[in-house]
Parts: sequence; C-alpha cells; structure tokens
Amino acid sequence: MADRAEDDRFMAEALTVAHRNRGATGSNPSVGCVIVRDDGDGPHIVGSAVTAVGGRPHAETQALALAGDAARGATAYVTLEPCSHHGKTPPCADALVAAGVARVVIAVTDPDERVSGRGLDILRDAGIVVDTGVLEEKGERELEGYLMRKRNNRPYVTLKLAVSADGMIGIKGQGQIRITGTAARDYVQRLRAETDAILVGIGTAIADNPELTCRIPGLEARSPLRVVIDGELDMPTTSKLAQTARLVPVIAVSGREDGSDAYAARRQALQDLGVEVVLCNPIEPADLLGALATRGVSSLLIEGGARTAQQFLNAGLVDRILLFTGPATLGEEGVPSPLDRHLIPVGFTHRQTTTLGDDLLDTYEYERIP
Ligand code: AOF
Ligand code: ZN
Repeated sequence: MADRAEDDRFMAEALTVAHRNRGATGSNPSVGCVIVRDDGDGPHIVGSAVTAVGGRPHAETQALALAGDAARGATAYVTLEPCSHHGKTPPCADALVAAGVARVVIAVTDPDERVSGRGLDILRDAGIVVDTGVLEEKGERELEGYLMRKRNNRPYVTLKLAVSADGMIGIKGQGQIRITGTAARDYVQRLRAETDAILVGIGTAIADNPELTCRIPGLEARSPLRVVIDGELDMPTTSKLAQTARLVPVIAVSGREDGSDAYAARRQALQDLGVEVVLCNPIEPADLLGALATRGVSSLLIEGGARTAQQFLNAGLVDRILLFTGPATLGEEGVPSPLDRHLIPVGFTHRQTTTLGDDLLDTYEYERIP
C-alpha cells in the first residue's frame, strides 16, 4: 500500500533536486528523480538526480545509474512524466522498465505532444504501478516555465520592481539609485541564475547601464539571455551590455529598419560586438514572447523600467510580480512606479511578504481562469 505521507516526502525531495538546475537546462525542463527502496528497514534513497545542465541526460537515467541493481523493485519519484520518445536520448520510461522499478510516482504529466500519456502507458504496460498527481501543485510551480511554453507558446513572465517607500523606482538622470539592500540584490542575482532570459527597455539600458548577469561566485555561467527592447537601436556600443555580448548573449529587439545610413551603421556596430538584432514591427509584447518561446525561452524576468513594465501589464502578460520595497524616500524628483504595495493591478493576488534586510519583498500572482 502506498503511504501518502511518504510519497509526499520523497516527491518534495525530488522537487528540491529539480530546482538545482532550474534555468540551466536550455529548452528542456529541469526534472528531479529520486529512487527509493525499502527492504523492511524503512525507505531510503538509492539514487537521485536532476536533468543535466544543457538538458541532457535526463534525470531518470542518471538516477538509475547511481542506484544500479538497487533500482530493482524500488519506487521512482519523478517530478515530470518520464519521456516516451526517442529524442536526443532514448526514452526514460524504457529505462525505468529495464531497471525493474516496481512503482513510479509522478507529480505532473507532460504536455509535450511526443510524450503526453505515452510515458505512463509504457510503464503500466510493463506492469509497473503508476501514481500521478502527487504534490501536483508544487510540481506545476517548479515546472511553470516549461508548462507555460508548451501550453501557451510563451515564457512564464515575472516582473521585478524595486520601489522606494514613496513608490518611486529611481530619480531621473541619476542612473542606478540604491533602493534595496544587499539581501534583496543577492535574491535578484539568484533569480537571474534560475531564469532563462531577462528583459529591459532601452531607457533603463541607457540610464542604468546595467550588466544583467548573475555574479554569484560559481554561478556566472548561469547568467540569462539578455534582451533589450530597443526600437531605434540606441544601445550605446560602450554600454556594459554591448561590451559583454560575446560572453553572455544580448538580443536587441528593434522595429523594422528605417533605411537610413545612421540606423544601418548603429546596427553594424552592435552586431560587430556580438549583439544579435531581431526585427519586430510593431514591438508587441505578445509577439516578442512568442519569438522568445520559439527559441526555447521558458522563463522571462522583466527588470525595468516603468514603461516596459506597464506595457506587459497592459497586455495581460505578467504572471508574477516581485515587488521589493526599500525604506528610503526619494521625493518629488522620483520616477513613479507603475505599481506599489498600495496599488496592485487588478487580477493579482497577494501570495506572501518576506523581509530581506531592511526591505520587503511582496509576491503577487495573476489568477487565471482555467
Ligand atoms: C524526462 N526526464 O529529465 C526531462 C524530460 O530534446 P530531448 O530529446 O531531450 O527531449 C525533450 C523533452 O523531454 C521535453 O520536451 C520533455 O518532454 C522531456 N524532458 N523528460 O523523462 C527529464 N528533462
Ligand atoms: Zn527522458
């Protein structure tokens, strides 16, 4: 008999394992697999793995390799339905069957049209006991980017805003203003590492000259793809973004070429530095998200500024808001934020408040009607 509490406990462990490579598995979801056996002395983990950086090998084959013979008769906890397709690797469902696993517990079934339900069939046809929907809601959260891209052909969009106590995001003409403290900035750095792509408008790219990379020691390689909405291609060639484009990719999304020599020259100069120029006219949030999804981007973090945030909010294309509120007051010189703790757009539900040093982090999620 399956023990509900035990299933929840090991699926929670599989979800923790899955989280390790979030944002680092390309277009593949980061899946966790934990193999557990019980020889009468209580359950213990004999193999545990996450989808490899880059997306392959998948989680199950690695966990099975670690378990070896101990996988025979064991239970495998997997956060996503094991694959059934011959893609770049053979099907994980076949590998679970070959290893003699007795039971497979799954959080979320796979919407990938090559898999969807067939992974379950392979397992059941081989006589394996299959239980789905264990910690499904948590699983859906962990896989939110992948699921959004598969179901809606767009990335899951998180809007991050840092506002002063009086609801300002900065001071005009003063570049990057310190609104939040180190704990909040560390949090954002970590978030960047877990996200596929990051987006800012050209106003922010010029005013703040941000690098938008992850600078946590050891996680530099997890910096996201950097995307700038840059209608006229005004990104300075001297900006940190342009200067580091060969190290961490940068896309400038521009309106259609205006035919002028000056535009062509700006474009060439950026391309010479390694910036990829993507034409999109008009630059509509929905089209932009579709183009990013086609490139395999499953999660997008919007980091500014006010205009870009407003554009995506107006289009109904923000799924989560992370609102950092610092203690300082910026006063009349400030640039007002499109939202603050007292003014949250309709449709968003407050999820939690966390204290980070002297700052508050409020999380809101858009409630979609299924
Ligand atoms: C699994 N375990 O760890 C992951 C899975 O391009 P491929 O051949 O690697 O296939 C990508 C698909 O594999 C992806 O869309 C999803 O259905 C599945 N991902 N499956 O069994 C894993 N990451
Ligand atoms: Zn697989």
